[in-house]
Amino acid sequence: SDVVISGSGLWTPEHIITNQELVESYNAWADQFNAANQQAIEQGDIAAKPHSSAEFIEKASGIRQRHVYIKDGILEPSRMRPRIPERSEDMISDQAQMAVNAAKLALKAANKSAEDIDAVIVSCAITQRSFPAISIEVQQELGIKGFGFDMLVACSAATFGLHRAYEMVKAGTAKAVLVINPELTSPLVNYTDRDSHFIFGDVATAAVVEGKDDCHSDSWFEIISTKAETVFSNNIRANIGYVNHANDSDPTAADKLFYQHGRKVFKEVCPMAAEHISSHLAQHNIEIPGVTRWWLHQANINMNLLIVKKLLGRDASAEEAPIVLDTYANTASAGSLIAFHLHQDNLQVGDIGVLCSFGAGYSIGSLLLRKASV
Ligand code: CO8
Repeated sequence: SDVVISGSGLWTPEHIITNQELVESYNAWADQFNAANQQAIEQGDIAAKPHSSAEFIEKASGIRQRHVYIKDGILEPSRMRPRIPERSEDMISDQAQMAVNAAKLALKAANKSAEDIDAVIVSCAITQRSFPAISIEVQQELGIKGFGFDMLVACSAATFGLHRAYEMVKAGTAKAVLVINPELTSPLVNYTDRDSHFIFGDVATAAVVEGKDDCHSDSWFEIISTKAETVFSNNIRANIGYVNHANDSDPTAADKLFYQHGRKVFKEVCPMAAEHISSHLAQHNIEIPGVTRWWLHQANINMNLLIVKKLLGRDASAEEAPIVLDTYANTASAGSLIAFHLHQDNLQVGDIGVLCSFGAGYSIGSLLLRKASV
């Protein structure tokens, strides 16, 4: 096609929480819980909270640490959530600020300025408010004319956002689209849930999508094709929403935050993702060995190893299928974009890469990309 990704940007929050720090805080919280509920636990009315373990986390997920937007509060056993000061309406929102940080880097990489952009898509797993749209706030902050909208597709928000940008450029609705993924996950993490307290990190990614003839970048990727798929599943949920207020339900109940049946997700999503990718490649008569790079969703290292092994029929090298989970953890939809951003420099012109997300929904989104350059 004549549509390209002409640049990408990655904004990483400065604060880091290691597995060790996270586990120490969780275990202190669990000890307090068990002490406070000693009688009920002894009577068998409630279960004692077992300790978490840094070794388990790294082995089960590949995660060693995560970046967080605000660290204050997360590790306090009496709080277990970030302390994010409420901003007044005349200040930029947290998520718009994250988005702007990544967007500026993507614009620079694409060699574009605000005047060149005519649409802004903010696409991520969850937005901190519904309106005014975060994208319109970002648009104003960067001085972009045209239009913006927010979209939510959980783990596939970034790839689905790129799909919409591709279609808009192809259709002529926009000349150049900024797709931004401000993944502020930490407020949605249940840091008192041993099964999921370690999974997520905060980050923002951005990309510029435009027509090849408008591209003034040194190095870009032609979008060969896009493919999307969704199948409903209850296995990954967060029930927070504006109707909670009218439900008279407990707004602090655990089901309002992220929770999942991780084993089921692992079992069901791996074959779906492998099938999705191989059929997408087959549509374009691209053989698996013809793919040089696999920028996959970053939820779990074992999932990624298994999916690429299904595709290749052998283990992939770390260069072929880069993993960023060790430093970033799962950053919802931004994970495959981080992998793309950090691991593309040594590709040759003409090399083909697959960018693919998979997760909550379930949702799977892929783009077949071909490296190009002046
Ligand atoms: N420390 C020590 N032990 C633990 C811990 C812990 N923290 N947690 C569980 N265990 C124990 C369990 O109790 C269990 O013990 P036993 O065998 O005695 O019952 C044992 O370890 C094994 O537990 P699991 O079977 O649960 O462990 P797994 O090997 O399956 O690993 C994972 C758990 C890592 C969660 C794994 O199942 C996984 O990664 N699955 C895939 C999940 C996935 O991809 N999820 C998608 C995430 S959603 C997403 O990407 C975006 C959603 C939107 C974002 C929203 C923003 C917040």
